[in-house]
Order: sequence, then structure tokens, then C-alpha cells
Amino acid sequence: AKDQDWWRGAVIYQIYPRSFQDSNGDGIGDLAGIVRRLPYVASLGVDAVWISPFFTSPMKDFGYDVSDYCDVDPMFGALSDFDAVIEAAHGLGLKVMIDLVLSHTSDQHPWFVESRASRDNARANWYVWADPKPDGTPPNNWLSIFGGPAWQWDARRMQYYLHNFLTSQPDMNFHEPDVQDALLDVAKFWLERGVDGFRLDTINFYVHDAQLRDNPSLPPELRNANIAPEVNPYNHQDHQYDKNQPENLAFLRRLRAVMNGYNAAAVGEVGDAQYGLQIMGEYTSGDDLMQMCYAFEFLSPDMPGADGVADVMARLAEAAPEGWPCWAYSNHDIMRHATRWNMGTDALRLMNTLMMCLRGSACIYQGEELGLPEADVAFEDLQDPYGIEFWPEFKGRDGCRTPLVWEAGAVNAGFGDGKPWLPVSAAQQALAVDQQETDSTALLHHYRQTIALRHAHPALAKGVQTGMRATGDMLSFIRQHENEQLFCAFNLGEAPQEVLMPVGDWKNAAGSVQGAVAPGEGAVRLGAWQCCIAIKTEGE
Ligand code: TEU
Ligand code: CA
Repeated sequence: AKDQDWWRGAVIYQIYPRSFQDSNGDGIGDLAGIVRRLPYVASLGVDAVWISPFFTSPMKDFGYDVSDYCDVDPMFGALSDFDAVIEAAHGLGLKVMIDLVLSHTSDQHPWFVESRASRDNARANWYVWADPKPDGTPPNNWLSIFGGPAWQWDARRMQYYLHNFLTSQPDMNFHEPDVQDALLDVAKFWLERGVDGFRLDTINFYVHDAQLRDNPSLPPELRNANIAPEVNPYNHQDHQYDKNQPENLAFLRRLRAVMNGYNAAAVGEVGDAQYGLQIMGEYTSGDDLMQMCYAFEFLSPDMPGADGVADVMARLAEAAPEGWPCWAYSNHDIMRHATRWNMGTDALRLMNTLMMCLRGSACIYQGEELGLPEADVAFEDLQDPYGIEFWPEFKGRDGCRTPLVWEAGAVNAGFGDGKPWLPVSAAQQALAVDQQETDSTALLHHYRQTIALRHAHPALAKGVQTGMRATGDMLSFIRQHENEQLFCAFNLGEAPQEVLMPVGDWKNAAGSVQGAVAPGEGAVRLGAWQCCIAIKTEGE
């Protein structure tokens, strides 16, 4: 197919459906709301949307606990509404990627209801069941990310079942061939319905060690970006056996084989602070595996400086030279980066330009293009079980999940008429879409420009990346594709700095994008948070 490589270098806009647009006044965003706002998404110039789960679910983890993979939760609409999303998106030139959560189901899924009914039913081995130790304790030391042991006692089977997340998210047993077949059928169902790809939740958790060996402990310096090891002991373990098993690859190959023929692409979420880039290398090198893995490197607690970015790129080049990352600064699981990195608008602009110039695909989380700060959510309003468990050390994920602000001054900022499931942030109102549309200096327009810049230059979207240098706060590198070369330099700091231009006849490529410094030969001076993107075309 002609655009088989559409995912390479693509810009993907993440929609969290509960909080995007409510169309019927029940306070919860829905698929009809997405249809209504898709023209806005298309106006950003992005290539695709990734829609977080909208499947039937008891919503214990807000859709990441699925009880029917092949239907839409009534809260979000019906299958016909999803068809309308596909039709509208395709009409606007947008690909649609849906979020498949295959590693675990809800405990309300009929498969689990059957599995837990006895030790000898047809689906008895569809989940990870294990006998207790002689003293009654769990079979090993595995822990849940959301707190406590990864094992939940079941009084009927008199066994434990595995859950990497909530107790209501039992882990599927990928060692069971029928489980793999059933999940591949789910992928096929949605491909037949017209989706263009998948964001695959927790792709590295699919297979567990069949021998259930204990995880070793982790050296204390290797911390999780989101939550300190002191607060959650999960981050004290080296997760050698509960995830990242080599058998994952065999399942991913089967999944890819199903996707072939549909021109579909997948971005696999690999949550692993320690081995993330290695796994990306394993999972995305070769035409029979995943196209992309979602990178956690820039979801860091602190803003990566020039050194930090260069270091990530060096490690990536080492661990995954053929691999393809999908970068993100924000998502529905982590404090919005405007707040997490305590940035002003100039810094937000520069970091966005940087991502649009880096080798890889890119995810933009709804509201990031507005520069939204994290919302303050009071304990009484918290919805996220992860936040409720670890409050106040870790405030959970609600602060990045509040309703998107569309029209300042409108009821609930234009999200919908009913009381929203999380309060609309007062601090975000002034940054609403309608305010920024009429202000040509607003961040929203900058996002449009950088996305357009990336699309105008195949070197940025899919070129090779060389000459990575970090000197003080200055980061520079070259992207190249066919006869086009771009020199990209970023001042990731307040103090003006100079960067040496490589020899050649460079022209300013960035147009009205910030830091429109006209480069000549020699050095270019960049002010605080400025960049220079220069182009050279061979044979002209
Ligand atoms: O997240 C996987 C993951 O690694 C997260 O647990 C992350 O570390 C955590 O949310 C802390 O910020 C995916 C989904 O993105 C998340 O929303 C789900 O809760 C989770 O899987 C379980 O399905
Ligand atoms: Ca609704």
C-alpha cells in the first residue's frame, strides 16, 4: 500500500474520551463528543488519534479494565457511534488507533467469571492461578503497581490469581494458546471495523514466567518516574520474571501477522524504567513485530536538559538502532509536563519544536497543545484508585484527566452541561481553545506550525539522525533524508548561547517558528529557549 509507512514519524493526538467532550450532559465525555471535536483535532495537522479505552467496562480503572472487548460502553455510546468516529476521522484524513488492553481483563469479564468458578472449567487456565505456599501466603514476591502483592486470594478456587494492576484486573495467561487466539480475534474484530492501528497497553506484561520465580531486588538508584520507591515498594524490585519474558515476541509476531493486510500500525506501551529502550529494540526491529514502542524517557520527573536528551538518543542508538520510538511528554497517567517541569510558555514551545525534530513518532496528549497546567484536584473529588491509595505522597492521575477546556466562560468551559466527573480546572480556563484561537501568539498556533514543519520535511519525519551534540544547554543534531539535510539547534536554557553551524549553504527552514535566526556560515547565537532549524538541499 502506498502509505504503508504512515506511522513513521507520525504525530498522534491522544484523546482520553471521558474528558474530551460530553455530548449528552451526563458529565462524561463520549464518542459523539469526539466526532463533534474531530475537526479541531484535524486542524492541528496531526496524522492520527489514539483513543483511550471506550470498551464495556465497570470503570474501576476508567476503561483499562475491559469486560467486553468487542463492544462500546453505554457511557460512551454504541458501536454505531464508533463507526461514526471512524468515518469522520477518515473523512478528515486522520488515522484511528484504539487502545487495546490485552494483558488483563476486568474481573467482570465473562472469561474471568467462568475461570474463577472452578479449577476444571473450559477457561480454568485463561488467567494466572497458583496455589498458596504451605503457610498460605502468595506463591511468590511479585507486587502490584497499584500497591500490595500482585496476588489476590480466591476463596472458591482456594488459589491466588495474578494482577499486575488492581485486584479487579486479573492477568490473562498468555501461555494458554486459546487465550492468544481469543485476543487476536479481538484485534481482527476492530481491524475489520476500520481501525488503522493500536496503542497496546502494557505490551511487556503479556507473558509471565511460567515457573513463577521471585523477582530480585533493585538497586535504589533506579527509580520510577512517577512514584518514589519509598511510597510504593513495587519500584524496589527488578521485574525480571513478572514481565519482559522472551515469549512475548512470539505473541507479538502473531499479532503483527493479523495486522498485515490492513495497513495497520501499533505502538506498544513498554513501561520499564530500567530496560525500556532495550525492549523497544527487541519489539520494533524487523517487519514482523511492532512498528513503534511508546517511550517513557521523556515522562521524566525533571525536564531533560541538552545532556539528558543527547543521552537518551545515545542509549537509543545503542539499544535499538533499528527500533522506532514514539515520544511523549504527557499522557493520562502522569502530571502534565507544563507543571511537572515547571515551564513557562517559551520552554513549552521549545520542547514541542524539539520533539517535532527528533527521530521517532510523537504523541500529544489532549490539552498539551494549550499548555495546560496540572489541575488541582481535592482529595474529596479524587476518582483514581491509584491516587486514593497513595495520597498524599502521590496524588494520582486525576490532575491530568480533568475535562478539556474549550470555551472560557461557557458552562464547564464547553465540555458539557452536566456536572463533570472531575471538576473543570479554574486555572485552565484562560487557556481554553477559543481564547488561543484568536491570539496568534498562543501556544496552540505554535503546535500547528511545528507539526506543519515536520510534515513539510521528510528528513524530520523519517530521516537519519546524526551529529548529536550537547554543550551546556545547547543541543544540536542533523536530520537527513535523500537530498535534504536539516541542522537543528536548541537552547534549552535561559542564557544566550552560540552554536557552530556545520559548513554549507544553510537557509532558515523554520519560517515563522520561534528562533527564526537567519543562519550564515559560522556561529549562530540563540537567546533563551530559542532554536534554529536550517536546511540544505544537495544538488540544487
Ligand atoms: O499503564 C501502564 C503503566 O505502566 C502505568 O501503570 C503507569 O506506570 C502508572 O499509570 C503510573 O503513572 C497503562 C495505562 O496507561 C494505565 O492508565 C492503566 O491504569 C494501566 O496500564 C493498567 O491497564
Ligand atoms: Ca456523555
